[in-house]
This record gives sequence, C-alpha cells and structure tokens, in this order.
Amino acid sequence: MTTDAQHQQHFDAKLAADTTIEAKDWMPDAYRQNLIRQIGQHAHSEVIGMLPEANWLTRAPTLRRKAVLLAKVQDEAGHGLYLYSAAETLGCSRQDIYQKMLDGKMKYSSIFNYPTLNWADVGVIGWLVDGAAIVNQVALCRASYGPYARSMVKICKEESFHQRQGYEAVMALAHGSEQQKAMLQDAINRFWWPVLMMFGPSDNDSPHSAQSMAWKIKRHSNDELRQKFVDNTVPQLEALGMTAPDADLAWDETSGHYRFGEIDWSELYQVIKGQGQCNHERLQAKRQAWENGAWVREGAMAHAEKNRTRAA
Ligand code: BYC
Repeated sequence: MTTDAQHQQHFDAKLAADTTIEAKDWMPDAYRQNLIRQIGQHAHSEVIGMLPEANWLTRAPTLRRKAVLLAKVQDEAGHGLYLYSAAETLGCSRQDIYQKMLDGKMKYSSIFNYPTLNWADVGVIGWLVDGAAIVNQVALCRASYGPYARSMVKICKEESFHQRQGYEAVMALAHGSEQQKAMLQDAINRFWWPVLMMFGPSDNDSPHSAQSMAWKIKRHSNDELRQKFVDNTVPQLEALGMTAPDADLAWDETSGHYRFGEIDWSELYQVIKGQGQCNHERLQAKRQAWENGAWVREGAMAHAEKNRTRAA
C-alpha cells in the first residue's frame, strides 16, 4: 500500500525533475487549494476584464477598431473558459467558484476596478494591461500544474496579439492631434500605477509567494516580474513620446534596470478589499448578467437532460 509519505516523495521528485503534475496525480491538499485560489482568481479576472473594454464597443472610432475590439473582448471570455476548465480539473465546481466571485468572496485583478473614461484607455489597456499580463503569464507557462501551464500557452499567444493591437492604437493617437496626444497622456497617467499593482504586493508582503515558488507554480516573484515589465515598457513609452507619472523613473546603469518610485500600497489594498472606484459596478454587472442568463442555462440543461433520457 502506498502511504502519504510515499505519495509526497513522488510529488516532490516530480517537482524536482520539472515534470508537470497532472489532474489524476496525487498532490498535497494545500497545493490543490492554492491552485484553485489562483486559477479561480485568474479566470474571474478574464471575465470581469471584459467589462471596461466592452464599455467602448459601441463608441469605437471606426468599424475596424470596433471589429478588433469585439474580437479581443471575445478572446477574454475564451480565456475565462480555459481557466475555469483548468480549475475544474482540481475538483472544484465552476458554479461554486463563480458564485464566490459574485458574492465578493473570491478576488479578481485590481486593475479592472478602474474606469475607462476615454477611447485612449482602450488602447492603453491593450498595451499596458495585456502587456503586464503577458509578463506574468509567460512565467506561468512553466507552472508545475500541467492544465494551468498549457492553458497559459494558448492565452499568451492571444495576449500577444492584444498587446500589439493596443500599441498600434496608442501609436495612432501619439501621432495624431494635440488633443489626441493629451488624451493618451491622460490615460497613461491614470493607468500607470494601477498596472504596476497588477503584479501583487511587494515580495516582503506577499503571503503566498514563498510557498508558490517552492511548488513551482510561480517561477518569479512579484517584484521580479514588475521590474521586467518596467524594463520592457519604458522604451515603448519613450518611442511614443509619452511620459510616466513617476518623477523617480530613471535608468540605473549599475543594476541594468529602470528604477521607479514607491507604489502606493494602500491604494492596492483598498481596491482588493472591494473599495476601488468600480468594484461595486463590476460585480453588479456580473450579477445582473448571471440573472439575465438564467433562461439560457435552464434551456441548455433541459436540452442536455432530454438527450440523456433519449440515450438511456
Ligand atoms: N489584484 O501573496 P500574493 C487580463 C491578492 S486578466 C487583486 O502575492 P499570489 C486581461 C492575492 O490574490 C489577467 N488581488 O498572492 C483580461 C492574495 O489574495 P488571497 C489577470 C491581488 O497569488 C481582460 C493576496 O492579494 N492575471 O490580463 O502569490 C482584459 C496576497 O498576494 C492582486 C492573473 O490573474 C491584484 N493585483 O500572487 C484585459 C495572473 N495581487 O488569495 C486583460 C494570475 C495580489 O490570499 N495570478 N492579490 O485572498 C497571479 O499570478 C498571482 O495570483 C498574483 C498574486 C501575482 C496576482
């Protein structure tokens, strides 16, 4: 008979050999719960993340921009689906974690609690928000849990398209009228710091990081990924002729990285606690959509039941 100690030994050996853990493999319960937490939050972020951009679907400046944005928003729903499916392989129910999100008992990314006030915000989301998401998710392609890592590979390919369409949209504004340039700078000013907060609290204040890194779910710490994002993005900002709202942002020859100012952590914690500008509005929109979709779920379930009875 295999004992828990032997199971644990086998699990540890797989992690040490960088072999993925699969759904049917034995895994410590804390590893399973931690994954449900992270993947669930990640899935919720994808579907809540559709809302700020969807706000501009009816007001996109051209038909081409509208078609591109529609495709992007639809991609985000697809990302949610891959991630809810990955979470389900761990034994949780999709409906249960979705309900926890609707009840405010499970988190989603802080970034989606900021409003999209003008068209430039949509470009900035593609460029900066998806840009930050890629830095985080490329690392997750090597997460130790197979279904999560594989979903990340497909998601990263699509995010990469999203990031480029965002950059193309902001480039058009950066080469436009003085009014368009001002609109873009305003969007960057509002989104810059919240985007840096997407990477989570600093390493010293991140309760999950050490264990998640030991389990090889996270391959880099929150601060490492944040730094990588800043290093990637500042040259893009300069190419656009725009600035970041950070007087301390400067190239540091010695470290070979950009130095940046102190993040207002109290703002991140306020937003995470549900007290951001749009927390209430976002959850309200999702609750409403859930209620409005009741007839679709009932119809789909009745259809499935009918097929089951026929097959029996
Ligand atoms: N916002 O110990 P920590 C997208 C929470 S969607 C909210 O560092 P961890 C897109 C954290 O969950 C892409 N909560 O945690 C979609 C934890 O709370 P609990 C979204 C945050 O897990 C549509 C507590 O704070 N990407 O790109 O080791 C349109 C302590 O933190 C945040 C993902 O979801 C935050 N920013 O590390 C456009 C990536 N930061 O559970 C674009 C997947 C921290 O103890 N997730 N918290 O209650 C991760 O990589 C990790 O979960 C994090 C946090 C780096 C976010």
